[in-house]
Amino acid sequence: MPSTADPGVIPVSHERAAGLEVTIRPARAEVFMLSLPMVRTFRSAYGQSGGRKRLIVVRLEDQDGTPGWGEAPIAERPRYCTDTAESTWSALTGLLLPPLIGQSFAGPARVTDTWADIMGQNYARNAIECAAWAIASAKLDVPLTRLWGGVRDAVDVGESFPICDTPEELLAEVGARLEEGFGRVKLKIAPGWDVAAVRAVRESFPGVPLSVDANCGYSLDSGPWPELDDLGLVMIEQPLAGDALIEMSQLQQALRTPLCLDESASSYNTTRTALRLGAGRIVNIKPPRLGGVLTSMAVHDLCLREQVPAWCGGTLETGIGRGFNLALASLPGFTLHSDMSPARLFYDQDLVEPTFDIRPDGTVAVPTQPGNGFPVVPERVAAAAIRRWSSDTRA
Ligand code: OSB
Ligand code: MG
Repeated sequence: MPSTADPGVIPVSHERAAGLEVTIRPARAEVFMLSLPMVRTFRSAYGQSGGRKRLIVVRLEDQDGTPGWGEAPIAERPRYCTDTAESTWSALTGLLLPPLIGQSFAGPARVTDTWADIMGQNYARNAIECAAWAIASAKLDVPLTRLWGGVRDAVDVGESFPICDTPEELLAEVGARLEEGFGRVKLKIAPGWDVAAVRAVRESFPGVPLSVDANCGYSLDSGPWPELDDLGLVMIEQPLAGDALIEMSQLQQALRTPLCLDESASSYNTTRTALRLGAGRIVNIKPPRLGGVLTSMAVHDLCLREQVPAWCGGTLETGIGRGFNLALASLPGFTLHSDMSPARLFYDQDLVEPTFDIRPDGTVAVPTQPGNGFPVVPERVAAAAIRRWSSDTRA
């Protein structure tokens, strides 16, 4: 259990949020499977995604009519995690949502207690928990950042740059984003696209905080570790397989550059184990991967206690998911730039209006609106839906 010894010095966000009392009575739920056209392809060590993006959106409605929206930013193929569009759909509509309808819960944490005996389904869990939080926030008329113990009204953001065909193309993209104010450059790397690309960016933009994300693409013996270690990177994110904690620890011991846990930070206990083993010195916290906001806060509290820098990662969310990520990133332990690029960089239209964008000072404002951070446009969700489910017709 996270320590509650001195909440005056270290805010224990998880306990505070889990103890929040506000009655939530889910009267109906709707689930939308979306297919959104993407404005650019996203290539990483996992391969290429592009064309259209699958995405699942959940709408929960309280008995008093208050709506809350959540998002499951699932990928086309289960490469980053095991959840798929179909597994998430089936978990939402068959397993997790039906038992909630018509019940009364004393707070968001009591909603998630309902699934205490179920393993996995992290993207589905997170989508519903987020919807419940949006309802709680709207009913209390208090923005999420305040419910969760946020300490800042703006978040420093960086951009995650996909693998390009040529270094020139990458340099043009990086230059454009730096002009817009992004304060940290994270380059996706994979065998064949690593040291030369990173060096090109380092030489063209010498002072910029630079990191790389290998998405599990290397082994202990196969990576260009000494070369990467000499480039002054802020971090090397997930160089080895997510469960290769022993090898990650060996690699960390051989490098000066901090390793960052992404795929390895798959649960609270696994993150704790990884940190204890020295498998990394920075944690990327992502609510969908961790299966919810409360678990993300528990990991945040762990990082604060152990003085491990953390930041909020992304999974190409629309403004629905980013609204929650921004509120989360306002917590005190999120001390490094978060992956929070606006939806315009991936989608021709966001699902929220107004959406957010980066400001010239390199920050994105933390939403101050109660409920969903950004107003969801139901017509846009409906227009992009290729499949729908409602608790009304399945009850
Ligand atoms: O590894 O951080 C990752 C996107 C999808 C899945 C995994 C990752 C990413 C990104 C994009 O790097 C970050 C973003 O949402 O802006
Ligand atoms: Mg990553």
